[in-house]
Amino acid sequence: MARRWLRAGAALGGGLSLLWLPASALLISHIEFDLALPRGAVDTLAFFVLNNESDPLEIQISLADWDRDILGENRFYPPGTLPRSAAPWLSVSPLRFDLEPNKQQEVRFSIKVPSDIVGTYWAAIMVEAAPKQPQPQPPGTTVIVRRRFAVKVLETPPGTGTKDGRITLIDVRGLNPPNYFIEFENRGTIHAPRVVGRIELRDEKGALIEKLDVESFPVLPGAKRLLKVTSARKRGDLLPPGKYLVLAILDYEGETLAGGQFILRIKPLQLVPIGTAPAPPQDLDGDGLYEDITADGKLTLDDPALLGLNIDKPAVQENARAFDFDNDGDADFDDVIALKKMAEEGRTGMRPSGLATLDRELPSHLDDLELLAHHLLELAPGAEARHGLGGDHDPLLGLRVDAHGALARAGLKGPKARNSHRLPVADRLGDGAKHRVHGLFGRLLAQARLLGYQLRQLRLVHGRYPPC
Ligand SMILES: [Ca+2]
Ligand SMILES: [Ca+2]
Ligand SMILES: [Ca+2]
Repeated sequence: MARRWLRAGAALGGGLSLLWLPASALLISHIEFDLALPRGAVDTLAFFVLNNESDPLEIQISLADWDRDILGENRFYPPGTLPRSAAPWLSVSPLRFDLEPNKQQEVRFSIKVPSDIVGTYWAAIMVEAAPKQPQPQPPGTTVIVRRRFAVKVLETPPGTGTKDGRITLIDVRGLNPPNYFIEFENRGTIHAPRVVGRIELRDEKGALIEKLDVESFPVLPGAKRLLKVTSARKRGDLLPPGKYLVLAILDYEGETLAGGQFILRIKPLQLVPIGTAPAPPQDLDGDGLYEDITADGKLTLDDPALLGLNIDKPAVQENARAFDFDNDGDADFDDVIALKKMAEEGRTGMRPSGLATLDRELPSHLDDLELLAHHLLELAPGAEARHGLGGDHDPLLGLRVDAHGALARAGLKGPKARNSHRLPVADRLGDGAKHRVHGLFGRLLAQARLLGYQLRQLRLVHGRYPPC
């Protein structure tokens, strides 16, 4: 019997804090049922729970709703609370049982698919295990280790629902090496279990600098996912100041591909003395990070102190990449702390991390150029031939057309360019609270609301072009 036993915790990601001893495990035969039953169908399915521990376990089974937050972590809710909950259609048996070591128990569930649903509905069967006898603990403490695992059930009646996906944000935060941030939204009614794709960085002439694969990730209907993909470039291998195009293409197994592009500008540094320093800060080891704030030729605790005093000053903020020691795209007190740590550890560039100032301003003529570029792109497939022309007139135009050519060479038809997609600011305002994002991602999203105009959406369709 070719049943696959999967370690249950592995399917959960970081959604739950799981406490278990490394040497012991509860094993579950299926962690996900991705069903395609016809509307109105009734079916019964089963999975097995195996006690791989040395003590008896008490197992409780329950239903829950779940989704994923914007970082892909699982969240669980009472059953029947999400709009697309399948929990009301599920019944599970048994709901409680004891499991001796090395014994297994079949858990059966029936699903009754309503006759009028469209698209994917989902729920989870929660398997919760606790020691049958609480473990002896030191006096005064009682610790009951409970472990909860989710068996996900998704149901999509064949022939119903729509697949639609968009890239709703592209950004670069940190440049040494570059960190690319891509946000994808599933705007369809069918879940996208395997979204894959790639990110390209191209220079002003359209030449490919870097291509990165985006590893497969799932997105539920109506959900967004924010990805961070870090460049393979080595620290200290800096991108020279200039204009760059970041192109992201995601395949969500729909009729179209989701595409987006982002123009990255890296301004030259214009370093001036910081605070009381007699000279501009120095990069002691040539990695693009200017750790010697006091310009005395060495890294000491005076350097983070002076940086901290002047962190908000133009001398720092207008050259943020020189002081972005934590490579998150800004110069702030986190960088002061990082520099202090470097000084304490007596190192200059163990984490070389020069970060270009991201120039957020678009030249006023850019919109016109983009419209022209879109027009050119719609002249597929001969648009590549215009590359020379476009490149002669404006690098951005060249980039766009070259990107088109690259797509064609990659066997992708397109791009069927849409008009500039301006993210409505009001539309996005609730996201931070809704997704409870923190730290870098939260700041990124906050900024993205102001930067949405920089993202241009491309609608790309699968297809084949003759080789270029
Ligand atoms: Ca340095
Ligand atoms: Ca110094
Ligand atoms: Ca920083």
